[in-house]
Amino acid sequence: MPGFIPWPEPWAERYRRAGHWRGDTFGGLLRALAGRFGGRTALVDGERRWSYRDLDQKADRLAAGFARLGLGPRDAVVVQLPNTAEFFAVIFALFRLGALPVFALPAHRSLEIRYFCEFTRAKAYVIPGAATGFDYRGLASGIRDTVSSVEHVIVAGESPGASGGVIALDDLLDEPHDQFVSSAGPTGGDVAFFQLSGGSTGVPKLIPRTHDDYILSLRGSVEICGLDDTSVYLAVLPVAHNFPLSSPGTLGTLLAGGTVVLAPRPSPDEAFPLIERERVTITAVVPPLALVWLEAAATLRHDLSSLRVLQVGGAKFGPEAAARVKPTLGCQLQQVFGMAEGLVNYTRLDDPDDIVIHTQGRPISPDDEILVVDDDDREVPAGAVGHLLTRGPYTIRGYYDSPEHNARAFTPDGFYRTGDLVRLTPLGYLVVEGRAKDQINRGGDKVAAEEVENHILAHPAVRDVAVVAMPDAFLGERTCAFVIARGAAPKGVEITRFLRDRGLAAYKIPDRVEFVDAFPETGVGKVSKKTLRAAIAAKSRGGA
Ligand code: J2J
Repeated sequence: MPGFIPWPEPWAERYRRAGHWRGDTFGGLLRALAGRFGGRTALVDGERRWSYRDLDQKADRLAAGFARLGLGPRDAVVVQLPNTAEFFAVIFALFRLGALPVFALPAHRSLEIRYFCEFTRAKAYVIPGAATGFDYRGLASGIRDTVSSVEHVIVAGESPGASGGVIALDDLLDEPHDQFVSSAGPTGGDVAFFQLSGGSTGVPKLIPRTHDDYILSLRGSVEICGLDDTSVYLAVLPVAHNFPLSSPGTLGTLLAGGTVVLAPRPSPDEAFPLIERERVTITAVVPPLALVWLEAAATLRHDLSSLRVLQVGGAKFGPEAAARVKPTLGCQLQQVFGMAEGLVNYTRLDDPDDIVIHTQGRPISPDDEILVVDDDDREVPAGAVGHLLTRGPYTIRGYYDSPEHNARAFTPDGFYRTGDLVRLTPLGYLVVEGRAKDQINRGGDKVAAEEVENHILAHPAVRDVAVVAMPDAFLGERTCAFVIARGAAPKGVEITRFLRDRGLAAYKIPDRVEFVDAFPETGVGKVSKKTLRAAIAAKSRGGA
């Protein structure tokens, strides 16, 4: 596939020989699961319960429906669905067809969606129906009118009728269809979908993941997290994100024959009753949500005794909060340090508390290669802090169709530069100590500084801008934009409103805008973001 950088053949051969890559595909896997676990519950969405057989049949019908629309192998389809059962019917149908879902988040708005559609030349865009609190229909009609590749908008969850180019998912599901077999169905080495990078560049990067590599990471995760057909996973984070999708997440749970329970919202008053009702055994949250849950567990009287594992990841979970998980929730904490590009680290369920509380885990696979290096790519002494580089059987060798960026983001011998600063403990566990990439980690939501800067620069009253992280007790970090105005400074809200009106996702909009006359500079005359970060940290400590 043009734009996809495969593993060099000697490596691919090695990963196949080691049994990491087995040639399975997601479509075939679901068929096998339906054979094995047929009537057992795969998905719980509100009062709806779909068995493995139901999911398999819906995937067949939808694949046939998508094929009737003219979708086929390697066609990109932007999927923007919340935590609903339809998400799974849609993605498995696309997998079966060999079409490529692009995993947009519900929070994305027109700027992001337009970019994904244009960059992948997506043929279709799948949106939720009403009752989400946001007008996705409006967003979609704007996209269809302006992005010529997008032939179909498909709405999941309501029946608007096939009018104006908008198609109801239910209509596609209506026609019974025996096992769908694509004539040019995908193989294990093919790209299965695009994940999105948290990114540090002007535009988001797309991450092509293959059936082989992703299924390997799922199998490894299932084993490490002890999932089996009695496991019940509660999906509270947005299901399209790599963490709840694959670590081991919803797909790992299905692979193990367990049950996935979909939470529409992550707040304790929605999630705790689901844990109690469905006897949930494992779930995954980001650090700020873990804090909210710890707080709520003290007051809300729900029976959480079924919960065996609380996974926390996406951003650094401090040791003080980490130490409270077991005493407060009565379950094991598992720290997860992963990335949509590949590498995922877990603390193990039988690790001593000290490791679970103070480290971010170790890699899934013995063939995950880890290097900790200095600014010149030389390995640092054992235990010292440095840049984390990684290469392995489920870590990409390049972003989709981004040769220039790839030259910077990967070493010549194929290691991915994660942009994270880490140290390795003597037992091989990673501790995340900071970040070298120009990104703000807003409680697990990743904000690329350059992307936001580019949009702010489009404001006529702005001469220059630098976006940096400021410390925040709850989210870990929030976003501050330092702006040099052209003449009289506008109000900060004018900048944020401008970004919202342009169609930037809300989580990327700066929490604070500071006007300055000039930027501090480094010795070589570059804007010193370090000085700006220190300045806003000092100012917010002072309560200004
Ligand atoms: C510190 N930083 C962390 C952690 C991720 C599992 C879990 C998380 C993600 C994810 C994922 C961190 N402590 N425990 O895909 O499968 C920061 C790092 C990393 C970046 C990746 C998964 N866990 N991070 O968060 O692609 O900076 O994936 O490089 O969204 O999040 O972000 P993302």
